[in-house]
Amino acid sequence: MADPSPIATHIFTADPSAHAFNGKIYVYPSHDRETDIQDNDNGDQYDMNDYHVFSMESVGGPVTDHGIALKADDVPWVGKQMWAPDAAEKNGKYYLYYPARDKEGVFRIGVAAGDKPEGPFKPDPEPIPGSYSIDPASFVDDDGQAYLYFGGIWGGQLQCWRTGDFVREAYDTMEASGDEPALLPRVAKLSDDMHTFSGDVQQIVLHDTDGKPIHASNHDRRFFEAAWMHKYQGKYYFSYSTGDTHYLVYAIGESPLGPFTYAGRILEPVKGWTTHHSIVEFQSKWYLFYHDVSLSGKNHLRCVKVRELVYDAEGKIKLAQPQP
Ligand code: FUB
Repeated sequence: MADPSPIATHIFTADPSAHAFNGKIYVYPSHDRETDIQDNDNGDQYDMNDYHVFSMESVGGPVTDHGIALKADDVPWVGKQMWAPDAAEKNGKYYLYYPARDKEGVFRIGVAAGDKPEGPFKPDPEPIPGSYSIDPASFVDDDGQAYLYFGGIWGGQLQCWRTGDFVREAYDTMEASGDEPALLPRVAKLSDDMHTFSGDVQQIVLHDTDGKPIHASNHDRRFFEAAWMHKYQGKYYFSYSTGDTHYLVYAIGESPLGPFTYAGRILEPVKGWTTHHSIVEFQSKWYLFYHDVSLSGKNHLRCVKVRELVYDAEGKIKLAQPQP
């Protein structure tokens, strides 16, 4: 199978969150940049400080870079590392959700609002109260209720929140171990105005195919980071990265809050350490946006690509052949 070309080559892009807004696909990626920081498990080499928004009228057609939609200097609470963002639309307004370390080095999630999908976005002066860790992914259900999924272990600091409070020393444990249940991603309902959580942050239960919690030692299946939610034929598909085993996998449930049962792999490991994705329906086809490092050969300089997905009769996800 031919390797797809990056959707953009003039800047490095990663962690693509794609949505269909107003008859186009809009992509909200991280904007990778060069650094002297060496690769480490903390992810210090991912030292981004702004976001660009991209759009396209067709998959495989021309891609527009709408320029800088938000930058670190615009947000009083941000210290560094603007990581994987997402966006949502509600009542004609657009909301950009983004994680960054605050001035104390703790990852929080911010929200910025705008009138157009491409921004510009005006950031709230403080992070969303009660938010923590990384990789926010928004989902607006058919009834209008919006949700924010988030979390990531290791450099994403989720292990520091096991007690409910931030424990910096817990960073070194990295994650749960052995037959313990793996650390779980988080979800919160968003308020009607999309700026705050309207309920408690909940853990998302991920069952293995035997109905038991996925064990921490099962690195091929346990949650690491890069949550995404989409709905297909009335079922909720929660997908994520397994991190150090480099798979994109998914689990299916009956409610946006879970529980979800492991259903399989979406993508095998790509070139580069991280893998991160989104799934979007556009013009009656389904697409997987993801990244690899084929443009640079460096883990921290990634490029976004797209492949078509199909579902089998049981609702299982497969990569389509041939690719766009
Ligand atoms: O881009 C920085 C981090 O790398 C993201 O937040 C993770 O999902 C991984 O892709």
